Amino acid sequence: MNKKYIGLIFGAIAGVVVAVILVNSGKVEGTHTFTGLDSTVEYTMTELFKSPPPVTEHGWNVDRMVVFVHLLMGVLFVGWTLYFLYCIFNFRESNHPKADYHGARSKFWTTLAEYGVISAEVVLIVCFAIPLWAEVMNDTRLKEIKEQAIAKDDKNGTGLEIHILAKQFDWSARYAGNDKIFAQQDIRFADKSNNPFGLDPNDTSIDDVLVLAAKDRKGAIVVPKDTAVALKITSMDVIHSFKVLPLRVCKDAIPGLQLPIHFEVKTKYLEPKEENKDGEHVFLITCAQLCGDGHGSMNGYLKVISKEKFKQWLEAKSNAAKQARRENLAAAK
Ligand SMILES: [Cu+2]
Repeated sequence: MNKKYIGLIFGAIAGVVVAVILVNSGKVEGTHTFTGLDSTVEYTMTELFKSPPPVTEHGWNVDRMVVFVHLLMGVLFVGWTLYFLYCIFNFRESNHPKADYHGARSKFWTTLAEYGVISAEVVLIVCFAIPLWAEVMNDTRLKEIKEQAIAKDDKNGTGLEIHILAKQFDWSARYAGNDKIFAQQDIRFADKSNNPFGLDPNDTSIDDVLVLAAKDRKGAIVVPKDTAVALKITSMDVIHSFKVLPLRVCKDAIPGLQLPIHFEVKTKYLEPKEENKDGEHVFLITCAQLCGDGHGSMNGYLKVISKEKFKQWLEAKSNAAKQARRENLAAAK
């Protein structure tokens, strides 16, 4: 292999290693929140791509990445098209009746273009892609959110954990309830329509809040504003994918695996004019993996409400769930 290419490959590997080290040291934290071209990013995403504006911080970084990659691809597309047309015109038969085996004499422009593209790609990977990936896949942050969710002190209310369960063809969710503990699940109790989470029907101490089949707005999965939410996503049958476009959240739901993802809906990004009469924002959950003949209608709703309202909602739902368990058990006896 040409020495130049060996050098380039080593250079690229070294670049990625340095980027990973820098990201982990927190030194490039600032680059992925580069806001210089935000008006272009916003215009491209909302006007050209018809995507709803993101309501999370990481969503903005996803959009920046998407738009910058498209800009680079646009430049390459125009450049290559012009070069293609130039070649067709310049190397037409009447102009060059005999083939030239030497090719280009000057390498200046081709080398400049080559290194220009490589530099732009390195900047995209090192300054945007890797920090974004590190942020989304951050295990330490996930652990922190889960700890905040069960904390008894003033950190209480800054984190929340929700378990998401996908099945053909709807979405369900489970919250820990007032005791802040997720009840034990057991496959023996699991039943697709009545007890998808497999909770012990004889245990009256369980106060987990269940949202089964969030297909209508009233029965939506609820999350509070300005609160870090950690999701644990799984599936009961085939592979699905939990996607909420305005949150820029998309994660596969795979049977046998519990995949984590986290997000935080920020009030500053929520459009006041899209609020419903109760001051809530409702987003559509869709399935992003072809999962069967009902895939197209595998929708659900995710409702974003204020922290105070959420606290009340969860408390009331948790009490009601405990009460209903007692009544069901008494009726069964
Ligand atoms: Cu699906």
